[in-house]
Amino acid sequence: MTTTHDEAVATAAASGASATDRFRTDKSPYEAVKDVPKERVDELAREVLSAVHDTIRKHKVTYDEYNALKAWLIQVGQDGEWPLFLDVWVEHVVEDVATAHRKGNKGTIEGPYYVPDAPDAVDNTIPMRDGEAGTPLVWKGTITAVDGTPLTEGKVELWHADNDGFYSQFAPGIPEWNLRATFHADEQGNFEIHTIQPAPYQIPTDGSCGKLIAAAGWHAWRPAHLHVKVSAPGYELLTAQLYFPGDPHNDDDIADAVKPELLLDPQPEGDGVAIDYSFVLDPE
Ligand code: MBD
Ligand code: FE
Repeated sequence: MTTTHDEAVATAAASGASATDRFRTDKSPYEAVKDVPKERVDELAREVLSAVHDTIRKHKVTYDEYNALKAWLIQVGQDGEWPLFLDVWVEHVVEDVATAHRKGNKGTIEGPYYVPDAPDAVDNTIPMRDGEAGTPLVWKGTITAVDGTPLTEGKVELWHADNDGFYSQFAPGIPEWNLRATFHADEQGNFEIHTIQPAPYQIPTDGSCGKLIAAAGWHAWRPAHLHVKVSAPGYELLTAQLYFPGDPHNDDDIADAVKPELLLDPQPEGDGVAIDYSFVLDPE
């Protein structure tokens, strides 16, 4: 079995379409704005539009620029890249505001590639292909409440990219649940996870988000990261990502989702690395 696959078929349009379908399936209630009070919609829409108007006046935006924007916005939808665009350039501020009250673990953005209900890990090991490329990683930690109580019913849902930067269910040719699993805490609140260390990751560059990046002279990199959702009955769901020290993109993540509290401290162990990182959850 091969561990790399044809990058030519992993198109932005295909992963964008998958991410858009995923959002519609999991978060469809949010597609209706009818339950948001009209005063709130009025205030927010007015302020956002007014910020756009101010920018146009300040920079004397031309008709050519206006039409370029219009063409680009149309293309973002056609590429299915609204989930990618919003999660890369907007979600980090929503996350900051939503979790500012927490006393437990810092979190960060979910991003576009979470899939709910990943099967339980077997032998504390995430599903991998034969010979899955990447440094073996063993992660031990505990889930506790802010008052120190071990959360024995806690679980960690883990998902991450493979060594080529591709996520299962969003790029072709990867087994459905590859590098996605749910891990359960034991009677002491401890968990153990066996996986591989992911590589630095470039968001798709061949679609509209890539066009914006190229046109503005930015880069498309995110630092290598492990995505988690940590939960326990009666506690606030924690969505986070963990990062590796020394990654060249920890300081200039395109998605602005790195926080110092989310940096791991991997230690060499055997042919791989060992990680000790625990989670503290806030009561609901
Ligand atoms: C990712 O893997 C990711 O985590 C985010 C936030 C955006 C795009 C791709
Ligand atoms: Fe990611």
